[in-house]
Amino acid sequence: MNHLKSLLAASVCLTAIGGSALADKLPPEKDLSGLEYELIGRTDLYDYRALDSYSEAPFLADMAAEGKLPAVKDRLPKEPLVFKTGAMVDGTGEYGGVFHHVIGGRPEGWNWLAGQHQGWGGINMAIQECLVRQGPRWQIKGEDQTGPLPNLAKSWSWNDDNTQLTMHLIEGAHWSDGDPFDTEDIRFWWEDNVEDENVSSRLSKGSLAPGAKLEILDEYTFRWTFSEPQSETLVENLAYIQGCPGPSHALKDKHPKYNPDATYESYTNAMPGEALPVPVMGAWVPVLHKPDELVVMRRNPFYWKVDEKGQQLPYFNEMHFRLSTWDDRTTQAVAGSGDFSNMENPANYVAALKQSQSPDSPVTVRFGKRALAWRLELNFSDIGAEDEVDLALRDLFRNKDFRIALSHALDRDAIGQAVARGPFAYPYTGGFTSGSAFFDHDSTAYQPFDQAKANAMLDELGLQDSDGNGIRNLPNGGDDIEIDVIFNSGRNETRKQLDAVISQLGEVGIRVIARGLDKTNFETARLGGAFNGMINRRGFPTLTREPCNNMPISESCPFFHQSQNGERSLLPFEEEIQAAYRTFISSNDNAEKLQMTRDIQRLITENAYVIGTIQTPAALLVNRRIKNAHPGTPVYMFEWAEDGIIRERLWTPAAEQVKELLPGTIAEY
Ligand code: BQZ
Repeated sequence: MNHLKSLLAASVCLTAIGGSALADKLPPEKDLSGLEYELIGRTDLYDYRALDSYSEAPFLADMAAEGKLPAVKDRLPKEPLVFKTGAMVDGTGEYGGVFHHVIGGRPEGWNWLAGQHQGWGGINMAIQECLVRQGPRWQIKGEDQTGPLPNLAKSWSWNDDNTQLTMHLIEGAHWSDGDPFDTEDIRFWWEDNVEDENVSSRLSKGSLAPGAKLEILDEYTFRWTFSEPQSETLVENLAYIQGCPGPSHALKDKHPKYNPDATYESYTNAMPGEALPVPVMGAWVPVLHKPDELVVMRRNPFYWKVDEKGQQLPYFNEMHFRLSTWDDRTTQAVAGSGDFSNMENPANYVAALKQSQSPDSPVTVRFGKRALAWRLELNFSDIGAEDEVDLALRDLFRNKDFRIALSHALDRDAIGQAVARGPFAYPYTGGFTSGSAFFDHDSTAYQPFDQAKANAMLDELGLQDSDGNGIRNLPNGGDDIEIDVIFNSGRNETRKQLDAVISQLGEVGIRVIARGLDKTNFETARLGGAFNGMINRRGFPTLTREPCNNMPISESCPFFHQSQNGERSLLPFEEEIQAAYRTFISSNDNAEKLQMTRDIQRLITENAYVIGTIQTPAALLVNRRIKNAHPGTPVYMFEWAEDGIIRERLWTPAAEQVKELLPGTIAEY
């Protein structure tokens, strides 16, 4: 109870601090996590080696004995990935049972090479394994933070001048249907998806590094050659969601390059929602999909990771994804019918905390650092501008003083309290969230709430209310300044913020009109860059996690300033951001890299590149019967908790295991 008391007690003093505008720096921040734990070395988590003997889930052993499966030692790679017991908070586990996820997304399809998602909430990550891994880096001590962790690529090396990167895959691994995993899967991923502009792959052409060329050296080795020196940071782009190869043996004959009857649309939909199973490298294989209801996965008999006892992972035989809402994910976790939730909706925080405090509560609730952030994005391009007024607005949006004025007009304390009463919200300025390893207070400019200053700046810009209707007009007696702002109508906490923004900007004579879109239409408008204004939840944990959301790193990035017909004039500070990002990616000097992160933070916040509203912590909810869930796992640092918590190591004692829906079965291809 004392944790909750101290939290709610803190709410009083925070509001006081919020009131007194500090020059141009963020006010002191109240850290809600309060957890202490040891960070470890990068090789304390896992390594790759052959063990004397291996074992497997009992029903797989039976199937192998009946000749329905090769022996476990022949299903595993030459040197499996071995998780070290020392890094497991509850040690090696017991096989069996079900892990229950509840998610708010819906599988678009299973062809992730063509950019399809499988519903988020950990379903993508359960099937997609990527060249390297970022999630578990939260546990690695600072001096060992030299770059991403190995995964399908078990090692890599650079040539002397960092223009060539050679990667080595695990040898002798298989897709879940038994097909060998090798460099043909890498070639197909790169040449026929990433480099094919007709395929909307997650790693867009040219975004890894300008002029990157791939060469296959042998069955398990490949090499990139770059026209300019690069650095270890580039490798972070080869983690989830961008660097995840797909089953070339199942997709090649569906690709227009190899199949004249195929189109790029039919290729994208080559693995439709219900057509299961599909070959995966992940720990579980989707075998059943009841639309809008449930996805059931069964363990992958060819999974290429083991514990130090030689037990093939995962421990859970089955993983369920109930297709519901994100809020229901938290509700079910608190009730104990779901095993996991990234509690991200601040509106749920107080209630969930209260419930989890009762002695027989089935769930633990752990707040992390602030990683969730919302911001207003104004479109710098003319894409989707419908008329002269829109073009005039876009012109205004490219004006720094206009953006700064709007930022000063926002009372972020009030916005925070509108979303959740208590100490959770903190002003957001754009750039790195305060929970990011790259956040630097002194490099973060802040436009505190100051209506008088906002009005003075808008007056200075000549935006007078020339027709006396309370709304400022575009220069020279132009139209009223009315900004239509799109938002994802499925996100209630975003709507609440927009309501607060509408009334606050209204007070300085700027009319904002809310335009709610459903998830799909919102994403289409966002990715297409066809909007005037947009309010959205979008974190910025590291420079290499979906950098396209935040920086002008290629022609189609950021989404709020895309080039039009190859034309785009970046503003001077945008060019500085682009240059700093390129230096960060290509430099091997940690001090220089750190300076680049600070320069980018300063450039984004000083220019109000996006107009931040608030940032909040999220809390990780895990059912008490789940073992090996490290209490320090953040909801979002280098990757979402579904990756950071390392689900293939989670287990439940036999006595507490939940009955499987499809016991004793595996995917049949
Ligand atoms: C976590 C995450 C795991 C995507 C998604 C979802 C998409 C966005 C974002 C989060 C969901 C959950 O986030 O909210 O807690 O489980 O899945 O992938 O918001 O709509 O497009 O970027 O990651």
